Amino acid sequence: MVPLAPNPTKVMLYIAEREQLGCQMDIEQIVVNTVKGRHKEPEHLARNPFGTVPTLELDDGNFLVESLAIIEYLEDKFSTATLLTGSAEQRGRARDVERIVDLRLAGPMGTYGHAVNSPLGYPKDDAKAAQMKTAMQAPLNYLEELLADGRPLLLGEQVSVADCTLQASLQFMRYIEVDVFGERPGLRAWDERYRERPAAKAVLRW
Ligand SMILES: N[C@@H](CCC(=O)N[C@@H](CS)C(=O)NCC(=O)O)C(=O)O
Repeated sequence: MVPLAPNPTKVMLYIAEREQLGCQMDIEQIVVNTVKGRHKEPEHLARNPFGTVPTLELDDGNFLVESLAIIEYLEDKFSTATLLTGSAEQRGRARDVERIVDLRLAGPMGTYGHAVNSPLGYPKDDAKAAQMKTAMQAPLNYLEELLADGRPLLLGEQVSVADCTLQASLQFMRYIEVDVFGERPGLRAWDERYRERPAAKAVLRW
């Protein structure tokens, strides 16, 4: 795990949300400092050959190296107070929105952040920033539309993995002081509301 990196933060928020609902998973968290390059050292590569975070060690000694697979595993492994609930349609929607956030928004947002103000010192890239800004508009509009009916969270009343995925990326943008919401009051209100949640207060540092 790493405090700022979006994919580990998504899993940490997910675990904190489950704990708030009363599911104690007792998962030991170990920091692998990506700024110091620890994720590319033999100790971490033995866990995850791709040298990425997060990584979860299973009881059988194997490792999961994809954040969503980790979350889905924890949904299966600890079956009380899960986040993926409701009818097949509701679960399908929850999965759909999470994928939209992760694939259509979080990816371009991370690239945009590094193009305008990289905390890793990457050079500014105006052309890439413009391209990523354009790419972010459709998913941002989609989320603003979702929230237009006054729902408190992305899927309604109950917190979802999509909330965790979105907030994890936004923490990175706050850290580098880049605003992506523009004129979207629904998303801005969702952001403030989500950050008041106990799970958010326990995990987010920026
Ligand atoms: N698809 C993977 C992506 C993992 C990933 O790229 N994590 C980033 C941190 S958010 C990382 O480890 N970056 C370092 C690198 O790729 O060298 C997931 O969802 O877990």
